[in-house]
Amino acid sequence: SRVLISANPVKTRDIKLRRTSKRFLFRVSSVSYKEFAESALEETRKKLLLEPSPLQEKYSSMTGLDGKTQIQMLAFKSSKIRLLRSMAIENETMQVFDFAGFMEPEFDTPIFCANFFTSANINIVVLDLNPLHQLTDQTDYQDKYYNNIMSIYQNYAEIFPWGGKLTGESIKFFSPLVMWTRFSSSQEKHKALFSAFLEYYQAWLEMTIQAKEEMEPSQVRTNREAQHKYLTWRAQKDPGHGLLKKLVGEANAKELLRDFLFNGVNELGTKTFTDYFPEYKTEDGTVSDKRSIVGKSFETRPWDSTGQFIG
Ligand code: BLA
Repeated sequence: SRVLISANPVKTRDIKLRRTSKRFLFRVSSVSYKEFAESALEETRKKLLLEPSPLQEKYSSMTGLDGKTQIQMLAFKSSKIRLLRSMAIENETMQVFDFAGFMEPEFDTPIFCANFFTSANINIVVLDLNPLHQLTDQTDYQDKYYNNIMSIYQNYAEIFPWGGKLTGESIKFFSPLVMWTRFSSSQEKHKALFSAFLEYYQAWLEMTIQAKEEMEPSQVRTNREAQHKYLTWRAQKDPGHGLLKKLVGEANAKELLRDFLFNGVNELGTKTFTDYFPEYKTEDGTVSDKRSIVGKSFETRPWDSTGQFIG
């Protein structure tokens, strides 16, 4: 199903930057990620009933320590979706978007994941339906959710090529559908990113609507633990942490990460980060500060066009 949306969240504007005595004028294609979020929510409301999440009362907007950075937060739930939340960050020099959807543990459908970072000239993009279960030990999971929608990625393979080496650990959180890319800003690219975002989101929404509730308690437990492991990873090691800390300070960043962005990390399970990822355990038992143990890898896309892992 193709997505036709008339809204245009992509604009060209001039930005002025002053460094000491010099003035720089940039003409940039800027993008409004708040409008990405609005469009996704509009699509959602056409198909299911969204209720405000209890998190919305606590988190709506924030201003950064610089007094200029605006952070907008939205949070919803529905009968099957435990949490659908968005964070959009904007200041004069950058736009950041983190949009995710997490299911109730009765459902094994993937996690929606859009993470876009835009600064004056660079964009860092991850767009995926992150698998709840490891594709290597559940081959039918790939069959169930990905094999029939691989064409979605194919439509964007040319305009958004593989972004190069990344933290090796991240690959196991990605699906063969993942769009991992970096590009310099242009209207064309930002428009394509908007349509990719909505197309991936529509695919996720469709899965969500079709999802069958798991009745087997042991399977529900497995789903819950898999989601908890995912949240535990991201609440601890997500690449955005450094920037978030700079923008709002360490204590606020930590709260945002554990209570808003990766909500559930305190509620869905009791295992700790090093229970799931023992390779990060230091001699005194604490979690290593390193972002990665294995280092950067995967120079090229590790899946072929059919979604087969080729390493
Ligand atoms: C960079 N963000 C990255 C990179 C990836 C991701 C793969 C490249 C660096 C690396 O290889 O680690 C994104 N990685 C992900 C995602 C998952 C993952 C989505 O494992 C999911 C499992 N990005 C954000 C937010 C901010 C942000 C909210 O999503 C800021 C608040 C910033 N991401 C950001 C910045 C970089 C980056 C500044 C470049 C700096 C760096 O590479 O450390």
